[in-house]
Amino acid sequence: MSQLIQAVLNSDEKTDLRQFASEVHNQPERYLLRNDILSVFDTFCEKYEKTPAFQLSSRLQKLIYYTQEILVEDENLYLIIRPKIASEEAYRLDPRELVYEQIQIDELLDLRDRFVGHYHPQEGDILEIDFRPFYDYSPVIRDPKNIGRGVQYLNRYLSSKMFEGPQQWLFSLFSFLKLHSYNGTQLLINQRIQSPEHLSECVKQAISLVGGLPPEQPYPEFRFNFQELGFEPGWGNTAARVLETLEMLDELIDSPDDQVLEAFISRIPMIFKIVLVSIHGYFGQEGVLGRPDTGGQVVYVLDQAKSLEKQLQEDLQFAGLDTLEVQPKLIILSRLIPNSEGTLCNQRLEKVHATDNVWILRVPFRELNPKYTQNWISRFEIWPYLETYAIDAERELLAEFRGLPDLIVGNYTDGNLVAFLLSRRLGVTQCNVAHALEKSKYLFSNLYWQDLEEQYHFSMQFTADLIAMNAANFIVTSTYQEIAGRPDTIGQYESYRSFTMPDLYHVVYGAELFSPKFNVVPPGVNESVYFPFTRHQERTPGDIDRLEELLFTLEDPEHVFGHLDNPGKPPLFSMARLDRIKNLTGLAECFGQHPQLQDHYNLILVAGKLRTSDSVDHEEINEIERLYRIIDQYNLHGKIRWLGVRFPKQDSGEIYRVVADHKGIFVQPALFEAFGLTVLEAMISGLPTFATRFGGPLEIIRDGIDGFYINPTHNEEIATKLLEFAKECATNPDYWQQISEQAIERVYTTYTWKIHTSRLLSLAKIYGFWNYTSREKREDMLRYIETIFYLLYKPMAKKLLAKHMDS
Ligand code: UDP
Ligand code: LCN
Repeated sequence: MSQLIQAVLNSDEKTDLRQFASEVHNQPERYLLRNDILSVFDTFCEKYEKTPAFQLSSRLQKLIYYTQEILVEDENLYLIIRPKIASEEAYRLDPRELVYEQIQIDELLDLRDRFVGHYHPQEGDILEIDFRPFYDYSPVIRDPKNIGRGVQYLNRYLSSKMFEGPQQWLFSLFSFLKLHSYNGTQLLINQRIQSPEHLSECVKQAISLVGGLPPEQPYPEFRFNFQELGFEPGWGNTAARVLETLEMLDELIDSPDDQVLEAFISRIPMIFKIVLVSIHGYFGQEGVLGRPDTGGQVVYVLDQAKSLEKQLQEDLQFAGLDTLEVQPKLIILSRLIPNSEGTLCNQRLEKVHATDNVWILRVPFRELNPKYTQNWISRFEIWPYLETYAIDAERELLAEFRGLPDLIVGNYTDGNLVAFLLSRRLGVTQCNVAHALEKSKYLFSNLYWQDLEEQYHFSMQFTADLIAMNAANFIVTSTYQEIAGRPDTIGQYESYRSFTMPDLYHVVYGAELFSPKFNVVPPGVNESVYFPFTRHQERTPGDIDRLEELLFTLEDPEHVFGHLDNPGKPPLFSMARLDRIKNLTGLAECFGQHPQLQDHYNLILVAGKLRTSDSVDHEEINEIERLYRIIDQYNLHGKIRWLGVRFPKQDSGEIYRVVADHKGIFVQPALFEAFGLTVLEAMISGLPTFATRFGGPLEIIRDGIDGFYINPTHNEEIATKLLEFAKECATNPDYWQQISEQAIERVYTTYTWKIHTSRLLSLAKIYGFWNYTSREKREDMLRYIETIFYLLYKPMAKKLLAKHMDS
């Protein structure tokens, strides 16, 4: 029963509820989302002259605050309430009688289907997808604030299980330690250790052997004595390190403890070969960013791969394995695009710069229809090609690695689906990184999927998301809100908990947010490319001059549109792909609508292309046309420059610093941003940053401290915030500097690749261990997932393929 509703009904605010309901009925929409609900509440308060106290702290206000959606059907209102993070309740309220009753998830999904005219009970029930029963095998976090700290939870769980059943766990640990080898060389323990009990004795003997050695003695000098006791390489590079690792194991055997468990498992050398799957194009090192679908994911994966290699090399050196010539290898698996438009995406193998053994391996889509398989295609069209792609990629990966990889990390829906197919066949730990879940980006994308299918094919995308997120051994997210949102907003993964795809299926339980598989591990920025503008000695004067000219004055109609009447004004800078959701056109419109903004700033946009004839992407084409229209409509000539350039890596860092030299600001106006690497890049460069309050930036920035939030749907509010900042800078000359310094500090303390990769590797090992010990129990769920793949996903993909063949 909802205490929130009951509290209103028990008070004299009953009448207010009735009046509010009547306001809702007066709206043209029958389906109100949070923003709409808040606006109706504001209108109601204004109309009935409610006091500020009522508006801020009445019972009705509280109810409204927690109400995510309202559906209107006849006289009834259906309230979807999120009383706390990651929980959802639905109520039918009759505002005339002031009675209400809770409705169950299946009724709610039926209601939503009715709402869009797709409820057909006479045709029988619709398929219900429910993953809840399969999560029995794993522990479940209780407190929502611990969501996303899965590994800590799992460690506690595992160590308590070890405590409860020491014999069985010692056996698991013993079997697990025996598994590890590198290119045929046995690691950790050998045949001399015959049983778990024997392991325990041998560890004690080894401790007394190694404890008697000088701490700095290198491992190779005592390798053979150590081996006679049953121990192989991998425990450490010096006597001190080996001793430390053995003592951890000894402690774990005697009195299991979560911290020791984590520290011990994190030291096991079990990861040497990693696959990072990032399929849709363009994946390359130069000349690819800013194209449709090619953005932060490429930056993220490349930086992550480089950083992982460094971390693995360091770990393997500490484990004493570098002397065995153990060299980590990472492969970024992507799509080979024969018509690669001047990029290197038609090359099968490309070495990643500044690494020893990191490669991009490109595998083509099978020749089913050259129009699609030879060219770049949108990520929304990719679904029919993925299964055969995974089969071909598996062969190539096994050849390149000369064996199995130790970890497969999927990226985005397509990469995660392929990661699932590969992991399932190879029996390797699967990690997922979503980057962006389209379901939360496109409003009502599931409810109106049939209308959007032609263009977006969400039927396959959301099915693939469900498959991959449930199959993954662990999931890495960039923010907490990506999983479970905020007190007032639903999270991206949370939106998969229950939803309807009318006529296709109902998801009654699609994602277990309380599973320890979820871990928040934010990315970093490449600190040799993006660094504070104040580090003058590391900057190249020639580059600064060249980029200054490009930003403010260069006449080059091929790449730049617009000139500045007054190039001395501070730049209001933004850089993004020309997706509708990125909303650069919205920013231009806001700039156009507010002449005061034009008095203070010049608008400078780095945005993909200048000409529609250069694009095949419908959103990009629409956005290009819209930007020109806005420039004309508000006569922004002389006040805006639009750069249609693709910067080489070094330039993309310097561009932010040049804007900072001019005391500019960075604005990220996306309607929704899953994370937002440009926000980190701008902040570390020292630019005061104004970023969308919808999505990741809400967690990156602390409003008013190291940056500012903007609501991209309220231009008036954006303009006010930007002008307030300009005014504050005028009255307090240190203000810009202050925010700039805080922004730099924020990134260096919280968002670095070093933190990310050491965490990721530790997770991979712990989940690898967990995967090993719980394998049989996961099998039920994996079989269910396969059924969804074969009976739901594949037929839809086949249909799309047939459509491609006909086109
Ligand atoms: N970027 C770029 N040129 C452009 C647009 C974007 O180099 O014209 C880079 C930008 O510096 C950032 C990435 O692409 O590294 C965009 O990442 P973000 O996470 O902000 O957004 P996404 O494009 O992934 O949605
Ligand atoms: C995709 C996005 O849309 C961005 O918000 C992220 O920053 C990027 O991927 C990297 O994860």
